[in-house]
Amino acid sequence: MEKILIANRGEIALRVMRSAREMGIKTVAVFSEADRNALHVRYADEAVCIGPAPSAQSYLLGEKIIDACLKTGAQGIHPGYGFLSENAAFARQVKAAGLILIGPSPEAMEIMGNKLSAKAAALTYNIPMVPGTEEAVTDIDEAQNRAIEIGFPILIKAAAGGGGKGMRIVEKASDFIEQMDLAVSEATSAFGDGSVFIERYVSSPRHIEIQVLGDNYGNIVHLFERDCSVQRRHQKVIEEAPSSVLSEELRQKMGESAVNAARSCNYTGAGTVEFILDENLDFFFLEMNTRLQVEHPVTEMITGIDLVKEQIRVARGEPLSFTQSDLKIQGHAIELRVYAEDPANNFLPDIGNLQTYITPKGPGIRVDDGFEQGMDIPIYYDPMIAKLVSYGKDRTEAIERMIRAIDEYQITGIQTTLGFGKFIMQHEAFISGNFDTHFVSKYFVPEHLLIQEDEEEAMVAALIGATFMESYSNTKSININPVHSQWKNNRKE
Ligand code: MV4
Repeated sequence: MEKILIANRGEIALRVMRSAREMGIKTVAVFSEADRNALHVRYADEAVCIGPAPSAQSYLLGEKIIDACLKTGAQGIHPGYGFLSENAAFARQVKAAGLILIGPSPEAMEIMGNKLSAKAAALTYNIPMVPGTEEAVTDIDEAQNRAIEIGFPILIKAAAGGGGKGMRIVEKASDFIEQMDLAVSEATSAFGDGSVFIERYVSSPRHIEIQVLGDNYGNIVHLFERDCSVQRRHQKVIEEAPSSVLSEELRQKMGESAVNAARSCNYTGAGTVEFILDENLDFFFLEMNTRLQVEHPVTEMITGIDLVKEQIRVARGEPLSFTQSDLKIQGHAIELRVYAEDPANNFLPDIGNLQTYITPKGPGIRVDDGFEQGMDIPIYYDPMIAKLVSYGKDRTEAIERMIRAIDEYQITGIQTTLGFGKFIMQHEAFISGNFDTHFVSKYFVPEHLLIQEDEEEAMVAALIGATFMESYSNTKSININPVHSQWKNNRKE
């Protein structure tokens, strides 16, 4: 492959192009009319407009993307995450056009694209599962009996769902039938597939996922875990590697299960196996994501492996250049997703113009972003502005660097989740590692951000006050507002 097309936008398109460029591979960007001036378009060697702003008319149109490949002579397609990245039908079309998809086979995507077939595949390797039904629920009375056997609360899940979509907790037997009916109709309208199944509800889990990498010669390795327990309504906020709760023994067990899950569908390329971990440190397979994940940088930081390069090498038919025993965890990495959202206003998307945009720099900081000062954040796509990643010799240093980087980050014109990230980094539960997937709902109220701001402003005011006092000691009113609001601007207006 001498030229690849990146079927994505924003930070991930840029990130993929950077690795391709290091490998001497030419890059082709595709873009919608809203992204004409985007950084990924400027960075690429060539760029092709594929349609109007809405993704259904551009980034989701497989045919246009394949046409752009044929027109530019790109031999491979990197789909990034989201959009067409887990679309088995697209993967087949790419193959049929004589092109290479930088990702797993359509068959692997299909198996793992459905939670029930994923569980069935994983079961062949005795991977731990939450007790539940192995098939779609068809007979409601039978299902209710099964639920009583399992014990309440139980969780109803849509087989075609993912990322928490189509899930329902049922607290007691008397609610079961009503909740089932709702779940089936929800799944039907959301996914065009009403199949649902049930599982025991693990009430306070950690979300642990394992990065895997497979080649075309049956070699599969894992690159340890990422702890993604800090999330809000199934949107991840913080991801870190390694997890502060895994022993070396548990890490090895989960890694082995993840490799087996990958093996169960002959997985090739980069993938992620999702588990939940309960308070007894028992782990259970949930699903497998057949793409490069948003949070892959934390794994890159602790392993020194460039996952995108490995994806490209595997797609070129090369064997993995390392074995499991070559891999070691070195240090600690944390990622904060910086969203254009207003944490003080129920995380409402806050799109607009990036009037100030200055990223943090220095030791142990990586910023994966796709914007520049002065750019507008389009309303059409995901509101993530950047991934702020800190790396340190240990978790404490990674946290300290993250806080320092959040303080350096200057964004005005829109509200962001930077202050929210700082709140998490400074929270006792996060620092001690004693948290679960309910961290945000348990501890966060918007007032925390106001307090955080007030404290900082008070500190600045005190400092400036002291300086001003010396030279203006006879002046009655001192207007420190310009400096005051400058500080405020450093986080969110
Ligand atoms: C669960 C669970 C508890 N018990 N399954 C959410 C996303 C999807 N991948 C599966 N999810 C869950 N499945 C059982 N049997 C709790 C969750 C869950 C969750 C998992 C990972 C990260 C965040 C989460 C937030 C709420 C619920």
